[in-house]
Amino acid sequence: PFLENVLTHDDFTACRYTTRFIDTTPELFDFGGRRDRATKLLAWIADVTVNGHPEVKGRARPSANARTPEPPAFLNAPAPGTRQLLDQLGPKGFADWMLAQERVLVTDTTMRDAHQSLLATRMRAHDIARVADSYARGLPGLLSLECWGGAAFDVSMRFLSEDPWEGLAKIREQVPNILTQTLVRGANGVGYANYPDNVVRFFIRQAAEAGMDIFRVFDCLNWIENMRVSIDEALKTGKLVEGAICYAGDLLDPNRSKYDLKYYVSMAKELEKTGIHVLGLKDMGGLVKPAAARVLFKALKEEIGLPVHFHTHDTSGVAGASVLAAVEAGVDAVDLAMDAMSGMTSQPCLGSIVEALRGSARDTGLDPEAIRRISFYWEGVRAQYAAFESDLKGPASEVYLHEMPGGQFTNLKEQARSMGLESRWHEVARAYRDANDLFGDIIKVTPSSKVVGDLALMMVSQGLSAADVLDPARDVAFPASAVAMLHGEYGQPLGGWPPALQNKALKGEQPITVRYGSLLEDADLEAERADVSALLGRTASDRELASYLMYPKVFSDFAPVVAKFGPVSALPTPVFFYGMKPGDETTIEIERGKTLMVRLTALGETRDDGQVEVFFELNGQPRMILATDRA
Ligand code: BTN
Ligand code: 3PY
Ligand code: ZN
Repeated sequence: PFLENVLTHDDFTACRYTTRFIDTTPELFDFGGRRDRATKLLAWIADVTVNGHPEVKGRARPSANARTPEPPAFLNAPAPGTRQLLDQLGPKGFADWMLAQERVLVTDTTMRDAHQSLLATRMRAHDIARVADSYARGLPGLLSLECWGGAAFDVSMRFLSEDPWEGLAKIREQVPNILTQTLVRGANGVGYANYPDNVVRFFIRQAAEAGMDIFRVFDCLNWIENMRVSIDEALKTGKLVEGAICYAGDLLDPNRSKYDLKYYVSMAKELEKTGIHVLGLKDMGGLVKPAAARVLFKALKEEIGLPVHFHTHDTSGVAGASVLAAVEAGVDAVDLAMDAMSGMTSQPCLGSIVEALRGSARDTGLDPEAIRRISFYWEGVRAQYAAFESDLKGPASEVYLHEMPGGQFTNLKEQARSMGLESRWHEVARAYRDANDLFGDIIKVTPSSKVVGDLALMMVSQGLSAADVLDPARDVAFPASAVAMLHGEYGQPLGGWPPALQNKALKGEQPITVRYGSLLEDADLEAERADVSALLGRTASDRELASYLMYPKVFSDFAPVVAKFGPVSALPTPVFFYGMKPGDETTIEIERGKTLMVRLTALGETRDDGQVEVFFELNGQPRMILATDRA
């Protein structure tokens, strides 16, 4: 086995070794997973060809004549951009520079929120990284690329079998000039519950070291106490820190006075004192109406000394108008998604807003031709993800009823479908509003939005009204997430939790009112590292440790998949999800300059032992791989 490991090692076959090869190549002694990357990838292709990929089973297939998207080639070198400015000016100076711009600055969200909101976060790093260079050359005037964080972190490991850190590295490598941006859920990191403070700090430091430039930090109840640890740590890294206020309700509706202008302005002032560089207004539900935008951004610009960055979703269909109203009111930066990945539950259309502002004082300066060419690429990519499209056909004012975040909408619909409630979606939407009101009309964004969704699904599936849920005479088995939230584990909402619901759900247990993180003991990072290392059979890197700290179970399931199948993120998307047919050919770039040519030549019948022989040509050499037929 040792000799086999040497002879099949990529560095050996590529003649990249010295006399110290054995000493410096510990994996040669790894007799458990002694297969080279190419063989592992063939094993994946064989497996998916025989069994299909569980994520796309029973779902719509991409059209047979979908073309392979090619990223546009721009011949110029990447012009210096915001990344060089941040280096030169530092974060405070950069914020001043933002304030001094007359043009509106634009963040492109296509690489994260847009696919989270349209395609259940399923876009692979392969498709994202391939167009990164086109952005660097074609759109150097962008403020930032939102490309990481939120739901993308766990989905990449859980469903796409890829490492979120490698995805980030691929983008970073090719974009030397535009700031990268991530979404951090405050004390919840990129997870769904509060972590010990030192875990949050460790995660932020790793992200900064991995090349993340802008940290957008929010809390799911707008409780600033829960944001401080991540803000403080991000400030220490020297990167740009955006503290975000999450938007709920309707600023202009006197009947929804809980979240009024005064509320937003006073939260902004509190956030400003934390030392953040940029103020974010995060409208995850897409509820900021144009008239509200006019009032809100005017007030924020008058009352706050920081640049203001507007994030919204187009679920209602009028978010473009809200963006333009915000621009008129003086907002400094806006989030938009590339045309082919925009609209509905995603961000408003980047190309159209750029055109709408062209020639005005606040012209973005972005090149419409470059936008179109990059958007054509995304259009081709999107066609390969037909399995993850929702059946949304158009915008809906129903969003003002339920107030679901765009990033949750399609997920909750999927959850409803899996519970057999697909045909009762409008009831779920109504119940979501009722659940929100039961909780006292709260901010709804991951993870509080997930809790509201859990309660709503329970209400619909068990036929419970809001009155039933509150009825002291009626036994209700609350979802665990609702009990934890009412116990205070996600933080404190404005005005506190409604006592009747809280008492009923906690069954006499005392709620906490302090920051949950202050009660959690610091994690023993080196003990955790020892655990991950044992799992991996080698010393875990800081990034692997960070992934494990966020998602112990997900990471533990992911690591063996990588060990068995290798760098599957390098596979073209159709091959990754659907495998190959006899006669199909594909090329796989496993690292820069190292390409595998793969042809599937024949597929055997399932043998008595349940194995299928799958015949390939790998760079012209015949190879046979056995795949287990799990049907
Ligand atoms: C999931 O559980 O939905 C994603 C996990 C990835 C499973 C893939 S499918 C091809 C390959 N064969 C396996 O047995 N596991 C991976
Ligand atoms: C997330 O936390 O994933 C979000 O997108 C919140 O809007
Ligand atoms: Zn969003």
